[in-house]
Amino acid sequence: MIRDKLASPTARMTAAVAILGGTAGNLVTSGTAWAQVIGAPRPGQMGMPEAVTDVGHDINFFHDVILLPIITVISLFVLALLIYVSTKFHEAKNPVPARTTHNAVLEVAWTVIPVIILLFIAAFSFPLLTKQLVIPKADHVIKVTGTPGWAWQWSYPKEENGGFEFTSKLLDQDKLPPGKLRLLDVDNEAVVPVGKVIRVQVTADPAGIIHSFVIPSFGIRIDAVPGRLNETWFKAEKEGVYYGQCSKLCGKDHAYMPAVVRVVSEARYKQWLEEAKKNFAATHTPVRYAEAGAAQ
Ligand SMILES: [Cu+2]
Repeated sequence: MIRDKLASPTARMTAAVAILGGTAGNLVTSGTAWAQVIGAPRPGQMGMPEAVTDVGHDINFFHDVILLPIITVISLFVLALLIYVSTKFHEAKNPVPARTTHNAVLEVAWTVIPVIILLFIAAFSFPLLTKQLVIPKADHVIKVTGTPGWAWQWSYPKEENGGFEFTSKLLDQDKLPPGKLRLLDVDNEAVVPVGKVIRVQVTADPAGIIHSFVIPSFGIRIDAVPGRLNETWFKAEKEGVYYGQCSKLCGKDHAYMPAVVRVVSEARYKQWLEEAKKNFAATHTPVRYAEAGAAQ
């Protein structure tokens, strides 16, 4: 797989040279050759995917440094208690049980300690939630629509020098080109510039069902609901290809509707826009975009 091929620094350097040597003309069709695959799962991977946004880093910190140690300690503590009571108070060892029913100190402790733990978690959780929900001033806006045909439709508004939309469908798994990822690569990838705030408007076709738009490396997980416009944002700090999968049990092809975002330099983004405008002109239908802040 391309991920494995790019694992060594030398391979990455070679890939980088190949990317720099690429021409604008084959931007749309050259596949994974012009950006490194970062946001894809690796064989045998443990833990969270590599984060490339501020929110993504915070999520990984929250999971790895705050939640995982707490839940590990609690699980081990409960396990130790279970082993302790099941051995010490086993019927054979403790034929005459004590008749104690209350212990004020213990009862206060098992109420107050969990409250303190929850407050500690909240101290990290609420700022993160705020960061996810308060969208900074956007450089670009794109709209993603979950379609009834189990695919994502990407719309680039006219105001953004776009004015086109396209549907992103999973590649035919029986004729998967070499280097393409099984169940992840699509025919038309979304392309965005690196280091820019992208406001993502997420919804689902009124004739369809609820999906969930997810790109783990961006720290994005948001429902795509018919008749409702949800908004989220990301600012990718690294060029590369990032994958996500629908995260709502939406129906028979739930597992076959990946979302793929390619993060490129501003110059390449502009080139891609020109290519895409021509390529997707035939399928263009006017798209309406909500005013910023009017999503609720
Ligand atoms: Cu779905």
